Formats: sequence, C-alpha cells, structure tokens
Amino acid sequence: MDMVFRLIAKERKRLREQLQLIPSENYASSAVMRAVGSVLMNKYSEGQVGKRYYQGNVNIDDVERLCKERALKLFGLDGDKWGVNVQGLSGSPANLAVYVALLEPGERIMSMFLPEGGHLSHGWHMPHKKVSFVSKIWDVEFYHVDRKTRVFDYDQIERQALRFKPKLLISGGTAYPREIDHKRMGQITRKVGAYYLADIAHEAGLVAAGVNSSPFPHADVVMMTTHKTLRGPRGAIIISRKKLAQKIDSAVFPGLQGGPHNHTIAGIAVCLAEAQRASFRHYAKQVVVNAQVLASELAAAGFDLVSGGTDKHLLLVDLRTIGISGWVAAWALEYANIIVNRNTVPQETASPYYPSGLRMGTPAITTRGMKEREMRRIAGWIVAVIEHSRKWVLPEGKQQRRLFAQRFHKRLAIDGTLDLIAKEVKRFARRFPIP
Ligand code: DSN
Repeated sequence: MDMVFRLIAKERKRLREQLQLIPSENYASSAVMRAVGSVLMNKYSEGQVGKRYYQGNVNIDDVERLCKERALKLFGLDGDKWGVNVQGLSGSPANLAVYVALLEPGERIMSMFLPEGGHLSHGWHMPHKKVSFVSKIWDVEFYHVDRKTRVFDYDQIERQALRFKPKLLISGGTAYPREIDHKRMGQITRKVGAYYLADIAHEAGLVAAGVNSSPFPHADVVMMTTHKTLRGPRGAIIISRKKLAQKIDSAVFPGLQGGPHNHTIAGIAVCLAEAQRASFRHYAKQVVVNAQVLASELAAAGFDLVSGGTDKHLLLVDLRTIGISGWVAAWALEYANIIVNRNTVPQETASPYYPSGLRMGTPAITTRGMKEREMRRIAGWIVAVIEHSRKWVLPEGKQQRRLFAQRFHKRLAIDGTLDLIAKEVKRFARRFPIP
C-alpha cells in the first residue's frame, strides 16, 4: 500500500481517538468527501457557468449552478439581488478577491486587530512589518475591543471610521466569542460611505441555521469559508449585492485564479444541501449550547473567559490569571488527547508563538454527537491537565526556550497523570463515531 494511504489511516485514527476542539475544524460528511474525491477533479473550467474557456463543461456547469442556487436558498436570498461566487480556493484568496474588486491600490480598509481575534487576510501589519501582502497594497487600520469588557464598543468603532474614512469596513475574524452587531456595522459603513464586508468564515453554519444573526440585510459582501461550522470541504463562498457581483467574479477569475476546483465546488454543493436539513439546525444549536456549557464550567473552575463567555462556537481563555503559558497548556492537552489552539488574547503581553491564551470550539465534537454531559467531562479533563501543568514554567529567551522545549516534550511523554487522562479521553472519544 502506498505510504500516503497508511498516513491517511493514521490521521483517521487520530481524529477518532482525540477530542478536536479547534473551532475552525469539523468533520465533513461521507457524502461531502465522496464528492471531493470524485472525477470532477479532472476538469478545467476557467470562466463562469455557461461561459467557459474550455470545452466539455456540460456537467461542471450543472454542478456549479446547483452549488450557487443552494447557497442562495440556504441563506434565504433572492438571486435577482445577490450574486454568488463559489470558485475562491479558500478564505484568504476569497477576501483578496473582494478587495481587488472593490478597491483601488492604496485605498483604506478598517478591520479587527489580529491579536484580539481578527484575521491575517484582513491586512495584518505591525508598526515595522507589513506581514500580510494585503497591507502592502492597501492602507489598513485596525479597530479594537474595549480594554475593560473585551467586547466591541461600536460607538468607538464609529468614531474611528469617521476619522479614518475607510472605503471598506470588515467584520469577523477567528477568536471573537461574541456575535457581531451587523446592523450597527452596516450603519457605520453607510455613514462613512464605505462598503461593508462581513467575513463569517467561522459563523457560516450558525448563520445558516439561524442560531447567529444574519449579516445579509446589512452587508454589501459576505464571505464565508465552507469547512468550519458549515461542515463542508475546504473552500469559500462570496455572496455580494448584484451590482458588485460581476466585479467579484472577474477579480476571482481571471484576476487572481485560473481553473476552479470543481470537485470542491461539488463538495460545497453537498454540504449546502445538508445544511438545509432540520438535523443541521439542531446541530448548530447544540454547537452553541455545548460551547456555553464548556465556557461556564471553565469559568466556574476559575478560568478567565474573554468577554465572560460566548454566543457562538468558540471560547477564548486568558491564562495569565492561572499563570501558565498557552504554549505549555496546549502541548500538555495534546499529550492528553485534547487538541486546542494556543492563541493571543486582548492586551497580549507575549508573542503569537508563545501566546497567553487558548482558543477552543465545539463544531467538531458536536458533529460526533456530544452534548452537555460530555462537555462537563471534557471541561473536567481540561482543568485537570492545566492544573497539573502549571509547574512547567516557560523560560524567557530563545535559547532557553529551545532547551526547555526538548526537555518538556520528553517529560510530557512519560508523565503519568497526562497518560492516565489521555487513556480516559481515548476510551471516551472512541464511543463517538466520525464520518
Ligand atoms: N486559520 C483559521 C482559523 O483557525 O480560525 C482562519 O483562517
């Protein structure tokens, strides 16, 4: 057997035996995987439905048309008012296509500050380093969460927008645990004459299910990835007001991309049909309930939840009050078969590689059928691992950290407490099937 298939089997075992708490991950259904692994990957189809630059696209046209129709239906949108593009390869290229379509180079973007939960593709730059290429092309300024509440103060965002005068205001990101007030963001953009891009990559499934509020009444463009709460393959959908749709199509192709990944578009079409079922609405509700139970259990154990809790699928824990680095905690949890993200937190005092927080989410474990009772057990394990791991203090200095990391991994591998929890978690996880 080709080594690759052995590795795939190993990954499948890992996905089954560990608890996947990374909020941007999920388990796509067998039907989605079947579509993505299909003959559709053989075809080139540059262009749009009915207007391709390659022959032989009769079936591909039908797949892409179906995908776009399903996207409109899922979000309750009128095809005369909204355009859909499903060719973006993933979230960052799809966001880039929106900027290329709506902005001239040098124009202004206002987006959320990355260390507080924004996204790289929203133009991340530091005072002396333009990290995202977006920040080299456009003039990007960031808005922040309130220092005290660690949630948005929309009046403050409005004052900043009136001063900065962006042409594009972006909401969304990767680690903001509260619902975005899309109505307020829409009002701000209209006041300053900007476009409003709602990046709902994380929340797409929750919006589709009506569990989080819809940005569509207020946004000019909505971008989402399809593999997070929406539970499809890795891809993206851009839905825009009809007057912008042509520009967005041209920005995706020929502006930025060549042939679309037709197998992925087929997988997206399958997941969009699945998301229309009542079972998906129940799933999305449970995702949020589970995240809220996890958050309240951790808060009860003395953890500092950024913003005090969550309205959605993810929570962000600031570990500074506990006195453990996010890097140490995330690795200790991995040895206990619990996979989370180490993450920066508002008013971060450490580096992104060794940040002060943990980000956790419930989309994947909810797909496996876990509910409130299981969340309480998982919270118990997380608390136990972190309490146990407080003794490992990350030193300062590059060289010291390198040496510490070597010793740390050796110790984790033979740690009796972590091993005991890892075995319990594995036994527990195996009871919940994966597609
Ligand atoms: N990297 C993704 C996440 O984990 O949130 C977003 O692109």
